Amino acid sequence: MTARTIAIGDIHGCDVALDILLEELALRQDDTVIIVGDVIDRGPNTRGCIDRLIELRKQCRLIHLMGNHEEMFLDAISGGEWADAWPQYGGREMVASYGGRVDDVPAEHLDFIKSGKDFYESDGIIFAHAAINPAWPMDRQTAHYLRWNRLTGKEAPHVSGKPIICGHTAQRDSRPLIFPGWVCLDTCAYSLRGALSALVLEDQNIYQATQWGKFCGVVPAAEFLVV
Ligand SMILES: [Mn+2]
Repeated sequence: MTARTIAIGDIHGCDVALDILLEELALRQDDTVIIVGDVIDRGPNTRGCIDRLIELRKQCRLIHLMGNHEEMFLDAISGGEWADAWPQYGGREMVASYGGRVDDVPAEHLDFIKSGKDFYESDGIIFAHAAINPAWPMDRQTAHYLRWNRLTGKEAPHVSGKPIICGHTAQRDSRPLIFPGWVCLDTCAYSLRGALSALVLEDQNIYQATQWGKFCGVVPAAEFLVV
């Protein structure tokens, strides 16, 4: 069987949904999994999600990007400007998953969070957390744009012609936002009507599961395409 490249959207502490997707995907050693960032905050089990991803490194090739939530967390724990606001953007739930004290986040988890990449480019595809400036080559993108910019669905394809896979712009109806040159996989895993989404690049299928324990099935990405 050929190796697969699989992108997983914003996990936000949704360990149940993540476990269901990983089981359905039946990962193999030569698969590459790209986690687009925002693994932490909001949902109930950041700790369990990071444990699972660290474990996953032994089962396949894992690449993870830094989301704006990881950026906020790292800033908050170093006493930066997010220290006061981060708890209300989902940090409270993250800390609860570690027993209520931010000091109890283990070093291995901190290292994992800190090691997220700004973006990843492979096989003619670009992966970013939030967005990229479509007019600029990748060496001119800024970390702020890559992690914070919201998609409107009207953006032009990237100047390189490569499709962009990202998360961050929450799709509250749980349908991935797909338009020419772009795929946004943030389908609000932590919300009542949300789901966690994974895209298999080779066959262009999207797998979805909910934090409430339901596998939603496999749907061709083309069914979500908005032109
Ligand atoms: Mn985000």
